[in-house]
Amino acid sequence: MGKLRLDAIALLCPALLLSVIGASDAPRPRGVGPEFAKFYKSPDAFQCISNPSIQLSVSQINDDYCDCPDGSDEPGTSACSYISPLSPPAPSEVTAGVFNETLALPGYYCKNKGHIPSYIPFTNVNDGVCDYELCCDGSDEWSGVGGVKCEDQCAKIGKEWKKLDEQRQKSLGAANRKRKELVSAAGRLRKEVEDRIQTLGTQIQGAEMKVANLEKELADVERQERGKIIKGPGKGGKITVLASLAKERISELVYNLGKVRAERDAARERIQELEGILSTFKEEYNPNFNDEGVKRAVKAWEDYAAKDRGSDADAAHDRDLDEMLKSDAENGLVWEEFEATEESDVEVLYKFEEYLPKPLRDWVDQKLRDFRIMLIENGILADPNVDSGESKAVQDARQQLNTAKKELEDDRNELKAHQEDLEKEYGPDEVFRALKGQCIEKDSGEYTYEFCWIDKTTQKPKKGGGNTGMGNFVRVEKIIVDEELPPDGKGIGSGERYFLKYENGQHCWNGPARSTEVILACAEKDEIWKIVEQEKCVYRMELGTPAVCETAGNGKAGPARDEL
Ligand code: MAN
Repeated sequence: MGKLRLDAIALLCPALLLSVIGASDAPRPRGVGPEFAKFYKSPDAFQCISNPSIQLSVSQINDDYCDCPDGSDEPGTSACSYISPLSPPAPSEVTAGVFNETLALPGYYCKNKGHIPSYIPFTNVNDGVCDYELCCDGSDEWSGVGGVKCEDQCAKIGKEWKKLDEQRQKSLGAANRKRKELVSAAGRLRKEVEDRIQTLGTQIQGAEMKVANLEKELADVERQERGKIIKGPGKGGKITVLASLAKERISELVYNLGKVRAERDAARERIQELEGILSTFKEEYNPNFNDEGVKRAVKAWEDYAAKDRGSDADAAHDRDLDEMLKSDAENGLVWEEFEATEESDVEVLYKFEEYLPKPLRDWVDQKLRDFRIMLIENGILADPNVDSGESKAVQDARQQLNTAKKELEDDRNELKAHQEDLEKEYGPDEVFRALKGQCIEKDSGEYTYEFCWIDKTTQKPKKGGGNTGMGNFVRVEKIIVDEELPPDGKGIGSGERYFLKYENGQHCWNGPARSTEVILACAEKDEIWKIVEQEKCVYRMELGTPAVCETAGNGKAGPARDEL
């Protein structure tokens, strides 16, 4: 049982055929559709439709003998069914000269009263099979070949079809409403992007001015600081440097003083011990031994012992030393105050300004600074900042500038991303914008496949293990497809369809980088219908979505393929 494309289209476009029914009420030869009735009106003669020069008698119509090269004399038999159908012959057929003519009629016309009229291929006429799918009135088997009798089933089939069609229309209506919602959501999202672009434009202008001001400010601060700060190895001005050197020196001295004092005390103890030994010696020696050496030693000891040691002075000195060895804080020395000071040496040097009235003092001070800077800039004075770190003021100014520059750069990057986004393809009415990032999944074989709108496709092994990227979204395209719809309607069917291209997925061992083509057809809800790996690592998904309903060639006449 074959299927003629035109009939299928006619089935989907009942309005087209219904409009021509009744265009001519004159009895028509068997198998002639109302739109061709005009060719069969003459009671005297018949001219082949595509070859009017060939004139036949009326009795030659439907005499089961093919007279016209276009088969138009046999609208109700299969006599001319060997002629290629209305669609153009294949190039190979033309070359072989097999079919140099095509049929003038789309097929045998079944009136299908109570249902929808349609055409059936001439090969199906009187072939002994009831082709109820296209010819529910059974009129295609009018000759009863082989005893076949096809009852008219149009009432029953038409009723079922009507019921189904109502459901289909309902589903299509729901799908179309969903699409409208998606389109308005997409419009809102676009508007948000446009608004953000506008805000960023103003923000960037402000940020540019801020950066320009801060650049100027930094240059001013740098200029001021050049004449102001004389740097040492540490941070700050001369006083600070001096303070840090003094702190270091004093701590060294205090340490060494403590050390010397301890050595002195140790030496004192040794002397006392020696003195004790010598006193005992003097007391206990025998003067009756006339030893000259001993006598001289005793005499020397007596002279030594008679000398004044000044012990009170030593005690006072020790008290002084105790004071000196106290910590800096105990001595009231707070180095931090000096270390944090950034004092201008100009101010230090020109203290005389303090005697002048303030305005004059400021003026003189400024002139002196400028003069000094001029001398530095002209190489007359050495630049005190060379080979030294930056002052806190310069660091602060630079940091502020850098922060402002970073903000400006961030704003510019965001603006660029949004501008690129507006240029990006989001399909008919930009509807895919509303779906961007949303994902759906389907199990197939050993994997679960994930599709994410305008993002990526992924293959997830059910038994665990890492996911495999099957491609990242690159563009929207259109494609002509021609596939028979499965009974549940969940298929891409025939006609022009949108498809999304996902490329540069994970590299395939011994193959290309994985890629996916996602072909879209109208359905009431988003659903992956089918996944095939067409060739190694090249995948194809068929997907139903309301997003493409009512779009050119894909929904105007087509049903929403869901719950049908
Ligand atoms: C994995 C899957 C398959 C693919 C092979 C190629 O098993 O991504 O789809 O065919 O790798 O090696």
